[in-house]
Amino acid sequence: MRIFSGIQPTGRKHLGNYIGAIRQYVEGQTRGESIYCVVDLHATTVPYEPATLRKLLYDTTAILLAAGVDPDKCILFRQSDVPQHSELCWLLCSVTSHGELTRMHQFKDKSAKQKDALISAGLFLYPVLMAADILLYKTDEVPVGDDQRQHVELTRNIAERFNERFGETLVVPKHRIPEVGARIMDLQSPEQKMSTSSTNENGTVYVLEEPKAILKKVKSAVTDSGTEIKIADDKPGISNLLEIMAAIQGKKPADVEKDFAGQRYGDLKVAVAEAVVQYLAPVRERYNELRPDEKRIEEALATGAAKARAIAQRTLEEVWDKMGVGAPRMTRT
Ligand code: AQP
Repeated sequence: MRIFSGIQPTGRKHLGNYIGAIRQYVEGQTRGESIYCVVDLHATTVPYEPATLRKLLYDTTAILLAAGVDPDKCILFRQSDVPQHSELCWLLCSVTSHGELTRMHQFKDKSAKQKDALISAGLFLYPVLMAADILLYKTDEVPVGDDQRQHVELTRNIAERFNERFGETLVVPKHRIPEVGARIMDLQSPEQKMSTSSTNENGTVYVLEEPKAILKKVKSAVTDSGTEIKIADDKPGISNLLEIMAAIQGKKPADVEKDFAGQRYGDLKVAVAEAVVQYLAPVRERYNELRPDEKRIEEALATGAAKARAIAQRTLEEVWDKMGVGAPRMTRT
């Protein structure tokens, strides 16, 4: 079984990324052949700072290593080191409709946020590049948070359409979205997901944040009217705190709700704040040990890229042959 997922080099990964995706990457290493990619090409689709992108990529890679992603147990690499991703993206554009891309929630949300900036064609094509990332590795399973559900669905449609049009070639992947913690919400606006691009810093807990800052943020999380600790649509703040606690403790949210029956909102906030601090502390400590050694990070990425290129090239050549592009196979060196 092959597992693939990509993560953006935004550097400051947050609790939602950690619970929704990163910890699934670690777990995936024991279940199948895991391939994880830090997607620097995706990062260029919104305004970004070229001078800091490489540094942020090292930060993100070091977070993955600190969390337990182990280059000896998986293939870990940087997207731009494997040019087959960009080429397959272009080829898959021929089986992707313009209409599908206009319906992607992420494109709608992110383009709406860039009122005065350029809305790049890259942002529009982002889901096709993501499909290429996944399909190049004949992936069976894609561990992601709930916000990526629609992109994985599109990837499936693209693979099916390619196979129908050109003959059975690509594996149609399934998403693996965790039952608990698939959508951690913003602590200040619990009707929105916790997000890197949130405008209010207090709503987002970062993996590398100091314990004092985490305690402050969680303790000042927005709660709801009433006093009962309960999972309910009209209690998004309390429901989110119960979900976070459940994800950390490996329980069902309903069981955490029972644990807190009769207690006050303040008690829940203190308990969740302390649990988050304890949960993230070992990752932060390990990150601090690993991050200074950029040479070692670069070596790990280069080793992963060599392995990834070999797999990716095989798929790309199959795609060329099916699509009738490039030189005939027997003439290739
Ligand atoms: N709030 C979340 N809850 C659970 N999972 C989440 N993910 C993102 N937000 C949540 C999952 O994290 C993985 C990596 O996401 P990414 O590479 O897209 O990282 P990002 O862009 O830095 O994270 P954001 O917060 O999604 O950024 P915005 O929204 O600002 O662009 C993915 O598997 C994702 O599902």
